[in-house]
Amino acid sequence: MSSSPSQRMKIGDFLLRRLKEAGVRHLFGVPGDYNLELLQQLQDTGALKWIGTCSELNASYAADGYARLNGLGALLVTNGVGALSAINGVGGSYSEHVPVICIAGSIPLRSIERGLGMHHTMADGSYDHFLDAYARVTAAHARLTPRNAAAEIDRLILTAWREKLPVYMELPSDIAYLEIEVPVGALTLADPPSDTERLRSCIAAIAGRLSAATSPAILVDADAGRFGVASDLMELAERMQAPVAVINAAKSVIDETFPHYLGIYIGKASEPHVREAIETSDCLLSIGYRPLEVTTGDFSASLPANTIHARGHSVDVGDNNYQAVTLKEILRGVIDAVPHVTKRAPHHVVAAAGTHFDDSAKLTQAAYWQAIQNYLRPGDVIFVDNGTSYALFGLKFPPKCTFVGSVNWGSIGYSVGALLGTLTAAPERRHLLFVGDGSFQVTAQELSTILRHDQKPVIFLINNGGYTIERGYLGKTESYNDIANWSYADLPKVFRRDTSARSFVVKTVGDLHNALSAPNDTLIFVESIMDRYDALAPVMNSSNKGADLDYGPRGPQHRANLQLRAI
Ligand SMILES: Cc1ncc(C[n+]2csc(CCOP(=O)(O)OP(=O)(O)O)c2C)c(N)n1
Ligand SMILES: [Mg+2]
Repeated sequence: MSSSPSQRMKIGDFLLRRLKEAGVRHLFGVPGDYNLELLQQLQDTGALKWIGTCSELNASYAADGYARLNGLGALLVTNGVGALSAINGVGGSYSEHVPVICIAGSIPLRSIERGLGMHHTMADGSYDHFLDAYARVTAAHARLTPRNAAAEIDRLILTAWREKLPVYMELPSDIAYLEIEVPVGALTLADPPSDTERLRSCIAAIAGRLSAATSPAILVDADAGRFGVASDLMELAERMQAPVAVINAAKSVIDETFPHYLGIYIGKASEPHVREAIETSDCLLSIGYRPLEVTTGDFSASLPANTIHARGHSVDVGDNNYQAVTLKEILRGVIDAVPHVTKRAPHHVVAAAGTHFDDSAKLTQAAYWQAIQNYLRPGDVIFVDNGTSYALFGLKFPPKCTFVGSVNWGSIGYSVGALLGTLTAAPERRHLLFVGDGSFQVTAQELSTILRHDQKPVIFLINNGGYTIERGYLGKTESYNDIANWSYADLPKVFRRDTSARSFVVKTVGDLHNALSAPNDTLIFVESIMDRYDALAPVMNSSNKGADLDYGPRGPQHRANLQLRAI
């Protein structure tokens, strides 16, 4: 350890202290005999607030949601059974670039050293299976010991924060109460400053290209939000009068009412003015661009060959690759170096006029999303799960809204667990969840935790009898895409007897308007019954194209009536 002042502290207490210093105020998870000792330290010190969840999967989603609003999130699970339950969510945090610290209370060191067979293991004499599994879905992992704990706790927390990726640590249950030497000073979350020469040359290269361009543009992926540079990008766009588009995974990262905001770029499926601005730009600056079939309109995206690719800690400009630079410092430097442009006018797009739907009409997806558009308010946290609710990407968000979704990882049910996390991180904001019946069934029980903590989200559930988005891939009428028809709107009552939640079962346009007029003073649950074959055309088109990619030309998707098609 360095010569900085140190003190003696119990390992568990130090871990909790470091989490708190890193801005984590809540810990999600499920107790187990291998982590109860740390939970007792949490109770005794009051360092963090415990939010027990119904499952570790939901805890991993909650920690992810929490981290998206808070900058860092954490969960506590027990050995093996808890850790493997959580691994889907932690894998998702990796795919989506979300910094989550997964702590597993694990087998006592005594048992590992003596080779004692223990429960929650494979009972094969090895204790490393779960560390090995997590090595594949995290940026760093470690089993703590009294010798390495002080250094490893700091390394793992800092790695998660710097890389915007999850980390995994095992805390053997017999060491949490042991005292070790730890630093007195607080943990500072910061990147090492950029290499001065690399920073200077990189800024000069980007600013030179941008200044010479006649049609510069910016393309933003989710990392712009994760690395906290959205306001810098808007400042740069403003200064250069350059249009900014986002990938669907980065919806709302750029304020959608910002005059230079163009819309979502998704290859050939983009609106024509968005596509043109991005594909014909003579200097496109992309931020954290990670093309996937679902973010590129099935690889129909075509960025200019000379696109500048900036990421959290490196940049590609032409043949040059710049390392040891941070995105924030790069953008600050570029903003100062580019001339202030006044001659390029922002792009104005006139919103399409709405259609009139009769109150007595049966609710359709078209009427639904139009009504939802008018329901959105500035500052909302807006969730979308997989499914026909992807129509939400077509809505225009008011200022200061935050979109939360799992576009890359796409694990159904993510949104319900993650909602608990965002509500915990920012209870003062209004949270709206758009979820399908199939996705909801995966993680529904976490609604009980949301009710238990008196949270007041609005949950919009589409009951269309199953997996409609999947019917667009394959199995339009097949029973494998059907699910049990729950009485969804009754669930608040089931999950909390004394609930004050307002529940609505909506069948017509008028029913929906009535539900939307309810005050947000308690949880609102809106179950909308819709046709199993109803979906907006962009959602169905994407499923239809996805099937061609997934199954190839000899796949079954072209057989008569096997695929729900866009109308
Ligand atoms: C964990 C997981 N399992 C399976 C899938 C495959 N999947 C993607 S969407 C979907 C159906 C979603 O149905 P629902 O939520 O009801 O939405 P709808 O399209 O009906 O509105 C399924 C099963 C997945 N994405 N994640
Ligand atoms: Mg459904």
